[in-house]
Amino acid sequence: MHLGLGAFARAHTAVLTENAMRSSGDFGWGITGVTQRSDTVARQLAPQDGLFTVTERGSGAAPVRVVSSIVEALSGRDYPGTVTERIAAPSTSVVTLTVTEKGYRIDPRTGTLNTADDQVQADLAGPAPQTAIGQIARGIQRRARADAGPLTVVSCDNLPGNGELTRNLVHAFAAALPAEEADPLLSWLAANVSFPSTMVDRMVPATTAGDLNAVERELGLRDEAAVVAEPFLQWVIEDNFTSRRPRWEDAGALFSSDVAAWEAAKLRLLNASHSMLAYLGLATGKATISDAVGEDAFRTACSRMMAEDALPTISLPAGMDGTAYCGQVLSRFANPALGHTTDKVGSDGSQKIGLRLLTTVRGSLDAGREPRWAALAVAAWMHRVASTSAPELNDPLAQDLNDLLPATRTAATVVPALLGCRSIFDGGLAAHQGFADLLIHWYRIIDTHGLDGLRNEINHG
Ligand code: CS2
Repeated sequence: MHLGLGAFARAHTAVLTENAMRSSGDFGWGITGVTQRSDTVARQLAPQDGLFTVTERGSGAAPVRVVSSIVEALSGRDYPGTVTERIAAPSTSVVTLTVTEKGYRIDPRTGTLNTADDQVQADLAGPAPQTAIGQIARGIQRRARADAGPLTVVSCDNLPGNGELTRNLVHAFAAALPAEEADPLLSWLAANVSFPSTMVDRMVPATTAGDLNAVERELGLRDEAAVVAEPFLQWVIEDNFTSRRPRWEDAGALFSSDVAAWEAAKLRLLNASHSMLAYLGLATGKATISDAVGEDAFRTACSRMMAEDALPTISLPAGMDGTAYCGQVLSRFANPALGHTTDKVGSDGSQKIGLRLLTTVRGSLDAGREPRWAALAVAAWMHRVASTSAPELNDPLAQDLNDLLPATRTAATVVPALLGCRSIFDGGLAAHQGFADLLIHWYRIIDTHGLDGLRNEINHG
């Protein structure tokens, strides 16, 4: 089962599962893919028998290929009962998920399940769940009743300790059920379900109409579910499965006991730089990540953020060369053929900057260092929020952020106002004068001096 059948899952998990079958000769696997809020991908894949193409873009790109590991595409919104039925089937042994940060329904203040969320409440009240955590918990409840055997749940989202986190959320969901449901579910979960952590990596932009036409020209067929991706592909998985699984290691996945370190490094180096380029790009009219990293000053800011702010806060996993990793990240961003938009990477900032940037900010401040470059990225995000109307800001907290903003928007008013958002900045960080000063400094440059001011400050400041 895969929950969250977006472009990323198709270009990553589905590809690696098919590669694992080809390399190992163990062909007894197929994925039931479930779309979450929108049923578009299920409608696109169903008439194609689940088949779709992956087109790599950039140097070393492989020819377009057809992927066949998805055997069923299901709209979770429309068929919640089928979702839980599939999770409960004895033939299902792994549930993977890519539902993005906001899909987990975490209460940022407690780090656990947001039981005040309307949809979580609805899932707790009835057997037709819509949230990913509700689907997993209700599916496992059904599986327990059918005694259908152990299961492994594998989160593939950019969240630190995503396995432990998913486990805690599913347990919290179970614990919030009435006692006669909670008790048997909690004990079955403890005995039969594991939640390994993973680190996933591949840049997969949203497919455009131009991509569909290009694929059609090359393939001679119209593929409505086509995805494009960079050639790079990585998956590091914690070896903690209670059930059978495809031999992903035969497809190049790395089984490691050090996933937390891989994930922290990826979030604070790659994803943090990605967000930084997105917000700097959005502030200066650059539509794609490759345009943004093509601006020398922004490339410098990213390199320095990684080397001076982030790297000193991370314990690198064995086998990772930090400097080489940072260089590789910047050249992947520079891939001109990918067309990864700053708008897409800049979406859902309220869900991302805490994990990607504020971890580095806190680590630096605690060690007595000034997180100068990470603060630039946060200031650029603030500028994006303050210069975009709530309906246009693609962020689940758009309205809350807008409500915090003052009528007159200058560095001195916007920075303290947004620092007041407790679901993003904890009280300690919000009260740190040095951090606020850095944010005001950078915000003012972005807001009043634009690209030239940024170039000047980054190159000579
Ligand atoms: C990006 C990621 O959109 C975003 O927030 O930073 O999706 C990024 O492309 C992937 O994590 C790369 O593995």
